[in-house]
Amino acid sequence: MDIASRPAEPAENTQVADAAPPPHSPPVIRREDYQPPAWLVPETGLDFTLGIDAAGITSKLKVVRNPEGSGEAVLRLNGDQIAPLAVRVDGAAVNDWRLDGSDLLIDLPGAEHIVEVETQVNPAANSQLMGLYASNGMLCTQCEAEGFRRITFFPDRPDVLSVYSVRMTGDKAQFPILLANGNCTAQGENADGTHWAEWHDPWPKPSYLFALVAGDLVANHATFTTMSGREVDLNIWVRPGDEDRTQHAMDSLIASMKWDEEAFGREYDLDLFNIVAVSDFNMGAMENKGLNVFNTRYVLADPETATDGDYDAVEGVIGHEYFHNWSGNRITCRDWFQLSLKEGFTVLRDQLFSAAMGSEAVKRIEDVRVLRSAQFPEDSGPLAHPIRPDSYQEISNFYTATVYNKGAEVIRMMRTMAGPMQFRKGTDLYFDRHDGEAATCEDFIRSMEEGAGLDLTQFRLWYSQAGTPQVAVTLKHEGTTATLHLSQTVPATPGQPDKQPVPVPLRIGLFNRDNKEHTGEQLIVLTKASDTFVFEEFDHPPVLSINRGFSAPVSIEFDRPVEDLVFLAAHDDDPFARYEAMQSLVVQHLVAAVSGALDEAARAEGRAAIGEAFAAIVTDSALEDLMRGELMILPAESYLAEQMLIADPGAIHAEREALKAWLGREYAQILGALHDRAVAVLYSRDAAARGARKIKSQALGYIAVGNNAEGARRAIAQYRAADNMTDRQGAMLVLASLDVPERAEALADFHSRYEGNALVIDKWFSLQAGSFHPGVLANIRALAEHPDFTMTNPNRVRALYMAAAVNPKAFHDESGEGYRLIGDLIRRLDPINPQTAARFVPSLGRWRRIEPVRAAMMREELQKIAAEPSLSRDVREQVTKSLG
Ligand code: 0A1
Ligand code: ZN
Repeated sequence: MDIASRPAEPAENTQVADAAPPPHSPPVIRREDYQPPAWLVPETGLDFTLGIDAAGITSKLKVVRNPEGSGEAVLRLNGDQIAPLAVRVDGAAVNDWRLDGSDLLIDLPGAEHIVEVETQVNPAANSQLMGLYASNGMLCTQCEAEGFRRITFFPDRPDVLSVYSVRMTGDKAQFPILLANGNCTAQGENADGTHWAEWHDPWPKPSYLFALVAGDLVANHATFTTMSGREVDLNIWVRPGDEDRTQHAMDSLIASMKWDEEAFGREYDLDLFNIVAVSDFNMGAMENKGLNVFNTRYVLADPETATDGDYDAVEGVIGHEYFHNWSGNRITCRDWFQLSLKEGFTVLRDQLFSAAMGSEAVKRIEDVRVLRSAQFPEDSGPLAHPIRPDSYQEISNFYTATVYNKGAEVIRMMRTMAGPMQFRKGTDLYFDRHDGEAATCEDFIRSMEEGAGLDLTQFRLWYSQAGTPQVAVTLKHEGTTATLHLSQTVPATPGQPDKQPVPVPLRIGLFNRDNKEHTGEQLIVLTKASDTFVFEEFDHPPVLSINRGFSAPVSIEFDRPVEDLVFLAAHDDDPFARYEAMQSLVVQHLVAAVSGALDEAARAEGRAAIGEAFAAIVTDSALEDLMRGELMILPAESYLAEQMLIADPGAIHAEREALKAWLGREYAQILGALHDRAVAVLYSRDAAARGARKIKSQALGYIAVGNNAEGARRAIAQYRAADNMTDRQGAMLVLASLDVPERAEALADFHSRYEGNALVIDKWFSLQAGSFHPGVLANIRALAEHPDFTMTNPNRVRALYMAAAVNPKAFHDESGEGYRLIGDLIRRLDPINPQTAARFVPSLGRWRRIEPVRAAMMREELQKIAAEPSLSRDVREQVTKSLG
């Protein structure tokens, strides 16, 4: 049947806004337009005939009218680039179906029917990596958010929960392993060389959690006994040859399962848990019920090929996906506006897990660094949105640092205000009350109010308002009274010109300068636009430590003497606050330097204060090296730019590098000694050895900027002696930025040593694209032509181009070449993989906060993209908003 000739119906989808969109602009979906589904699908049967370039799918849906729905007789099944090859209702072929855009509409007379639809897809041609696609000869699926509709017609929305039974048949030699959600209930072989398997998942789930994998895979197998004594089979499936790099992932999975029982009382609910690693994947991983699909980079790790940071990322992502089994799968989202319900909560859970597995203090600092470098700029730019957005055009664009990381911070604030025990009562109530449901953020908030005993009336503003609150602080001392004055503003963001004050929970301490102790930490909650807090019995002006542990995701404006920051950097007992003092010291100095406000004397004075604190950190024998390594990191250029209304990236880069060089020269001796000490520590995975590796590369970085020759000497020695990827990459990072002969030697060695190992070759691309080498831009253009580069693998694209987009020296080069590089990429990548292409737009979208000459060039690139006639919905939405 010729689908194109069928008359198209007007849009009836209840999730689509009625307002006519401007030409080219995809329709706007609004949260307020939510309607319950007209039809439910209690049971879904799927029969797959598998092939790399042709896969046939027959769906069999039991559909029942939703008593809470609109009562419409028409069944709307979403589709995307698929055609209905045959449609049957209650066993009989029907022809009077029609298409509305990509959706299939079928009129159904009764209250309950069996609907069958046949479709066919080409997995090998699926370069978007959404739906059913081929990766390295295997077949796998990605359905969140709206990929299921690229496989078969279905009410592809998260509030339609169904019990799935899946049958698949494929060539046994090509696809020896056949996996889907739940448990394998039957399998067998056919005479023609094919085999088949049937899988049944007893837990009702939305279509976005469906998964299927078929390929030549081997497993690392283990078992886990749950708290009620059930034995669960665990498998991590990888390509043959990769199995030796899966043990850390397996250890992390077992630790996650145990931790979720202890920390949240959550037990796993199937007899089998499968993880599959695939090399072509748009995101980090996916929490499909009982069958998580992972980007290889969050599964494979061994000391030779993975850094300590990679090990931590594997642990964190394995935990994250596992925790989704409750926060996401058992309780899912009613609609995609509620995404932070599962993502914000699950990020908080994975953060708490990683903190419990390692150093709580270091983890907190790392999490705040991510928030500030990725989320704060988002919140102050054209793409700012609340953690629960009000509208979207393409939901893939809303898997953001705001929904994930700020979402986690918002729930963390509830935990801070309630205390961990009460918070646990709130989460228990939430899990109990909403198990099996598609819930909303409001449901979560209510459970917290009732279970944890919080009044969150005003707090709800954190869900509805975008923008990072700014809290201005002053502290006065008179007689024996210290008076703390706080005032807050929440900046205007697109579509939200006026904001109300939000509750800001601040953990504070007031230090006595003499005995270096504080009077006991307190939690104060600023609820008004401004307020005053009075503290008695201070004979001398105390030193204020505020927002300890980063208790609120706000930016603090506190103009205070340098000596107070030096004091806190040396003495604060809250590790985050100590880090924060060091960061503020540097930020204050660099912001002044960039704005030209420092004469030579002031510059020398500022440097001396930073140097004093820096030297104290480098030499403090009471500090653990992991923490020392954190404290030594200078604020990122993107974070420095955030501190300025209009930033000059060139000046920021120059001043930050100059400070780094000064520290490297001024403290050459103690940095050299630190490097020597760290070099002597043998490889192990314990905290002391990891700490040694962290400071080794930190020290090397300073030494090299201060003295290129000495840096190159130490770096090449470290590179040659390296018996692990942390040291090798640390040395390579330094060499990649230096214009020295050792650079070429190390890069060539690195490539030939790891040829064929995709994840390490990704590092080889990133190291170069992220370097501060004078020829970095020409090098990136050349790397794009390298035989190992491909536009069809998202990891490789990100390795080269995301490294370039976040490299301030390359991206903001005054020629504009960095902007053109990213603009060209977006236009070339969009037809291949729009989701990944759209992720590059925000870097250009920051033009309003950049000095005018560069801003004009950034804008020009956005305009060139906008002029493309056939942009994807993903890129179109981001570019339009960025220009807006
Ligand atoms: N739910 C996943 C994230 C995810 C979202 C979309 C994807 O499509 C390509 C893939 C993964 C998580 O939070 O881990
Ligand atoms: Zn998630």
